[in-house]
Formats: sequence, C-alpha cells, structure tokens
Amino acid sequence: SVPVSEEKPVVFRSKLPDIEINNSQSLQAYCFGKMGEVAARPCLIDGQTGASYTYAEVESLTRRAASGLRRMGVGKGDVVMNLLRNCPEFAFSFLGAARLGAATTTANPFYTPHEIHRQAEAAGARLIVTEACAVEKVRGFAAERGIPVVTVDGRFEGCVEFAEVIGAEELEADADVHPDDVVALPYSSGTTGLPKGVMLTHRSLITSVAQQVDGENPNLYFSKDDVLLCLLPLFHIYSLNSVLLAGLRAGSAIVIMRKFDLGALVDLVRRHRITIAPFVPPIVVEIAKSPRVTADDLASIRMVMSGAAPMGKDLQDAFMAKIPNAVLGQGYGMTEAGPVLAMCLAFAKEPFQVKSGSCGTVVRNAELKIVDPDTGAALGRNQPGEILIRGEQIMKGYLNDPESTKNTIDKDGWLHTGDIGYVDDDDEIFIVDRLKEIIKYKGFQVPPAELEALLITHPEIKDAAVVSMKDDLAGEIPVAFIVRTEGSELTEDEIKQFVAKEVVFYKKIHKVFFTDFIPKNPSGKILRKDLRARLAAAVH
Ligand code: 4UW
Repeated sequence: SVPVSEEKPVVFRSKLPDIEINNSQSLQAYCFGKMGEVAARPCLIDGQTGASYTYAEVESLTRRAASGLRRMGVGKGDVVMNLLRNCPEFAFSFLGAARLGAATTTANPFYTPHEIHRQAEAAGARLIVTEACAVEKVRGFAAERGIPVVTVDGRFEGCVEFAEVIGAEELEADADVHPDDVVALPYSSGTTGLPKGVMLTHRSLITSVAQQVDGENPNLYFSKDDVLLCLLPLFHIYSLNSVLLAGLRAGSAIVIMRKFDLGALVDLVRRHRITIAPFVPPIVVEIAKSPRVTADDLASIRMVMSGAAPMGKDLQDAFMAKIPNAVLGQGYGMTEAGPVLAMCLAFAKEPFQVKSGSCGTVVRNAELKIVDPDTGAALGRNQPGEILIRGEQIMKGYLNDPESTKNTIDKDGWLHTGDIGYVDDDDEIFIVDRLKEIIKYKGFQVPPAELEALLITHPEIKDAAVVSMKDDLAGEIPVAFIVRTEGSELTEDEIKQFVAKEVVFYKKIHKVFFTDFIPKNPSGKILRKDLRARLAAAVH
C-alpha cells in the first residue's frame, strides 16, 4: 500500500548464479575442507629445493606450527608478522597462526628497517617470522621490545629456527574463532594517505575464495590436477588469496618460487608441468618480449592470470600469440575489497567469451555499482565512474582507524575503490583511470603521502608532491615536484639518494621537477591532476 516511485539503483551482478557459502567456519577448516579427497596428493612444492609436501603433511605442519607458536606466546587475537619471500614456511606459519585465532600481518622482506618497524609497531606484532636477508633489519628492534624472531633459513644469534618451532607435537584443537575475527592484516594505503592495516576476517577470505573457486561452475576453475605457479609474493593479497588459499581449497599442487627469473621460471614450468600461471603485467611484458621463451617452454600452461595493474589490449593480444593454447585473462583486486572484485569469465569451468583488455566481471555473491564521483548518482552501462563493491568478502575495516574506514566503506556497506571504470553490454569491466593517489610500480603500491612526508623532513625541502608518470615496463613510476628552501642548491641526485636510503626499491623517486609552489585546493589537498597534466605537457 506504500507508493514506491523510486528508481531501482543500477547494480551489476555476476553472470554466474549465487552459491551457498559456508563462511561461518574457520579459514583453515575451509581451505582443508576436501582433505578426504586430496590427503595424499601434492600440496606445496618448494621450487628451489624440490621438497614436496602432501596435503596431509601440510595440514599436520600447520598444526605443529600452531603448537610451536603457542609455546612462544602467540594466542587468540595476537598478530604474527610474516616478513618472508615465498617459501613453504609462509603457509605453515600463516595457517598455524590462524589455528590459534591469531592474525598474520605480511610485509616485504626487502623493506627498509624503518618501513618494517613502522608496520610491526602499528600492527602490534607479537612475533616475527623472517629469513636471512631481513634478520639484521629486525633483530635490534625486536630485542628492545621482547618480540621473538623466528628464521626459516638458518641459525642466527638470538633467533629461533623455524624447524624448532615446528617441533613434534600438533596443536590438539584449534581455538574457537568467530567469523569476524581477523586472520590476515596486509597493509595498504587504500584511496589516500599512509599504509593502514586492512582487517580481513575468516568470513571475508572464505567468501572471496569461494566466489572464485567454488560452485558447480567456478568462476576461476582450479582442479586437483592443476599445478599452480606461486611466483607473485605471498605478502601481497593477490598471491595470498588467489594462489595459496584458492589453490588449497581446490586441492591443486602449488609450486613455490622465491624470486623472479625467466630462466628459472621456464625450468619450473617444464619440470612440474605448471598449468596455471598467475602473473602481473610486467611479467607478461617480459615473457611476450623475450625471444628466449618459446611456446614450447610454456606448453603445459592452460591459464594465465594477470592483475594488480592494468593490462591493455595490445599487450594481451601480443602475449596470446605466444601462448596460443592458454586462456589469458585478468582479475581485478584491491586489498580492502577482500581482495577480488572481478574475475575473467573465460576462466570458468564452462567458460564465457570475453574481450581482450577487460579486467573481468564482478564475482558472484556480490554487487557492483558505478557512480558519478561528484554526485554519487549510480550510472548505467558504458558510463565511466567510480567503482563500488558490496558483499561479505570486503574488509572489516582499517585497524585502529575508524575515520579512514568510514571514508572507504559508506553507511550502506559499499566499498569505494577510487578506481574509474565502466561495465559494458556484456557485463565486462574496463578500468580507465584512477581517482585515488596510489601509484602502482609493477603492481606494488607506492603511497605518495609516505614519500611526501619523508621528503619534507629534508631541511632544504619546503614542500613536495609525488605523482605517477607512465612507464613502459613498470606501468607507472613515482616522480617528485619539489619546492626548495630559499637559496638551496639541492640537486635532483641528492634528493633521489635521500629517498632511496629510506624506502624499498620500488618506492624510489625516478625524476625530480623543481617548482615554485605545489598547487593545492583551499583545504590544502595537493591537486595531483594538475601536476600530472603538467608532466604530460612537459614530456610530450
Ligand atoms: N587492472 C587495472 C587490473 C587491476 C588494477 C588491480 O595492491 P592492491 O590493494 O591490490 C591488488 C590486488 C590484485 C588482485 C588480487 C587477486 C586477484 O585474483 C587478482 O587478479 C588475478 C588481482 O592489486 O591494489 C589495488 C589497486 O590496483 C589496481 C586498482 O587501482 C586497484 O584499486 N588494479 N587490479 N586488473 N588496475
């Protein structure tokens, strides 16, 4: 009897039907849910040593890791930091911590001490699991705070070896977890500002993995016979979610590669008959361009995934010519979104026709909207606007930062991505621009706010702004606009070195432009668009 004249909002859905997702269990129970079928099958293979672990062995090792971590004081609600390149121990520790009801915060072992300490401190890490290349960077910091350090590849003074943590006994029973307990705490700067802890819960990660690999016609079809290449870093959500967790759930074998190298990659593909290759665009470029890699080398691969940065139609077409028997498509993810928003439907068990250059169709059990960034009005097909996503997979929020959470997830539960894109007539999503300030160097996040804060600590820098510049190989590179203090003769090289000392390699400043002032709006926000326009005008 109530008259409704409101127009129905435009909400985009998957072409696949929703499925039932049991996301009130624990993430580890969900990932090992098909143990009966896969116990004796290969689960993790260490590409470097050739060591291979079956599903039953991996499950047992995660129980033993849980028991060892508990002995070292880790309990429910605690945070463990994984400061590791890819290795089997990453998985043992991550799932071991999950069994205790603890969360894992992941970080790049090539971070500088400052970057590591800042994250360890903010996340409240109770224990750090690391390796030789990073141990010196955490030892002093950890000792001061009484944080135990565990190493996976050797014995170091004052540290405990992972082999010891693993011990003999298994944890008898997992801690009771609530679906909304945090299990992963990756750091991301999101749409603005400094890196923040992204609270991903058991519920969100189960939902995300299920949206990809579950159902009668999974959107991302991984089978027990598949062999996945785990080359992308597990400390980033793409690999953690769509390779490790999705691979475990599907019962696939996962070949772990520590470090990217084309020769080693080809060797591993041939030796293990890799069938699924999750990549990022710069790797796709390198393979497409390399005369050393032939179609024969890659013959076992049936699916190549790309994501974390844009891949245009030209690149996608060039790569497909090189690997004609594989399907190449994209996923679209964002750490805060749990992370997958969209996935190529040509990856489905019963595949759909898709277009080159698209980054997929919204995943099932989720809603996607495109809105006018100025008015917030929902837009229809083929109209570019900000991409919003809603569903049980998205983050619970940012750790200890309700303000940033509120600015990212609105009161109706929509997560604002800061990406500009449109949905076409076939439900395929195309990303065309970015509203947010984040720079993506080879898919890695470079937060301009972090570099700006660092730059203005220099006594001869009065003001600074960092923006992205297009780059053929890296996609984007960070460049700085600098206002020097009066009379300063500070050079471009001095500025680059000043930054390089403090940050991981991919956050280095590639170019410096001296200027008289940084354009800002009345509330002091840097007008990045103006600076990018200035760059485009100067370069071309
Ligand atoms: N095209 C254009 C894309 C694309 C893109 C991401 O570092 P974050 O927070 O997170 C990621 C996660 C990527 C990812 C996860 C799981 C997965 O299966 C998959 O595809 C196979 C990819 O990158 O950065 C988020 C931001 O990165 C950009 C976009 O701006 C997004 O908000 N981005 N994927 N296909 N841009």
